[in-house]
Amino acid sequence: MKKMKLTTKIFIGLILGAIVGAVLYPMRDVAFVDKFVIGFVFELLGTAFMRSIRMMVVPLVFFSLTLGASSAGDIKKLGRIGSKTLFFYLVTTALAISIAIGLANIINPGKGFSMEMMEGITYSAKESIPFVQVLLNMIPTNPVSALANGNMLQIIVFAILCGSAMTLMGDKASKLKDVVSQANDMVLKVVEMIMHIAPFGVFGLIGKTFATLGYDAIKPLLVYFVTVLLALVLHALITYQGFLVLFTKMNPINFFKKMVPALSVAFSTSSSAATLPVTMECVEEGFGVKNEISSFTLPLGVTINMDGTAIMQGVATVFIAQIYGVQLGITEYLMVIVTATVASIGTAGVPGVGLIMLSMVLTQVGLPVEGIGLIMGVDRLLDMSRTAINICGDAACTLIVANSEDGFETSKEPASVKVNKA
Ligand code: DAS
Repeated sequence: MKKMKLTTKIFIGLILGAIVGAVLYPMRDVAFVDKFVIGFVFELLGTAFMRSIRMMVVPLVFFSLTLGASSAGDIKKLGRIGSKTLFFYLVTTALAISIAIGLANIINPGKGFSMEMMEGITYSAKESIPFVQVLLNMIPTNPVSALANGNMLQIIVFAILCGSAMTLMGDKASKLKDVVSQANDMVLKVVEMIMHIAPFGVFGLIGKTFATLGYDAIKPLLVYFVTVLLALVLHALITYQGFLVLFTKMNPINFFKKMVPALSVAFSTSSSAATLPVTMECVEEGFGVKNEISSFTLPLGVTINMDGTAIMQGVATVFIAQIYGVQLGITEYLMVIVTATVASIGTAGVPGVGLIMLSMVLTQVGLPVEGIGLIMGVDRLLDMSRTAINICGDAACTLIVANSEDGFETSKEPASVKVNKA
């Protein structure tokens, strides 16, 4: 029998996990289900996989970005790639939240809610840091601690500086570049090895989520839940597909088909950062994007590009304003768009970060953050969907930037071989 493709196995793991989890949900209090199936089998499979791919994020970002920055050929090209990437990410985030706000004002998810729903619900806002501090925090005072703590923005800044220095050093850095290139190959090989357990990991993560997260939490918030999902789908189909067809003439179906492993891992882990190794593999091996492009656009995307999150924030802001009977005007909506776009720059792609950023957005427009307490119950399921859209945007941008920079490999060899040729 023809060896089943990893993509198919991951997809089967996702579907099976959802089915088994949903079937077990009514029996979640039975000791065997609770302790063994959920507490041991799902937990072991899901957490082992999650930890394994998270283990590779820091070395992958550092070595691939250092190598990418040193292979760009010249600093000007690196600057061009960087500005195109930043521009695309900021534009799509602003578009995402605009779609969300427009759709929420048509569907009105908060209409018909009584304040009694808020009985006993509280939510304490997380400290938001001023934007200037976000910019300053990008500069690592100690690169080793940045690597040790997985501070993505600081690792990106340090790796780009190292790679740029190697470019400026020319032949003097040739041996160092070989070392970095081989280290990057080794990291990619480890990721490839880890991906063989992905179907089981995805099965465990989704199984646990569906076996523990009740649908009764969704019912009262069904309109809000559906509005967010609808906005996510619209953004993926209109913005990303529109830009891909416009700038790369790519067949949209082909794009999604090749992104299935990354979308499945993002959906089951709710973490763009943890999904980064898989996104990179999909983009480099599935589409043939050169490492010098993807090693820059994807780590940056994981950190500053969170369109799915911005969509949730747009819908949630309208939803909470409607519950509290607050009329938001165009000025407030513009504040929401700017705040959500800027807020996404300072936060890494990990589970639940969207709600923390939402409290910053609500505070900016004077809405009570307690309203977040109402939507927390369904946020885990929405987090899965918006994380998938977040990495979708990262991949779409990478293809568009690669297309404008002759960033595709002619051959389809595995990424590690490609890097040697870069
Ligand atoms: N889970 C976040 C991510 O990894 C998204 C969010 O919390 O909104 O992208």
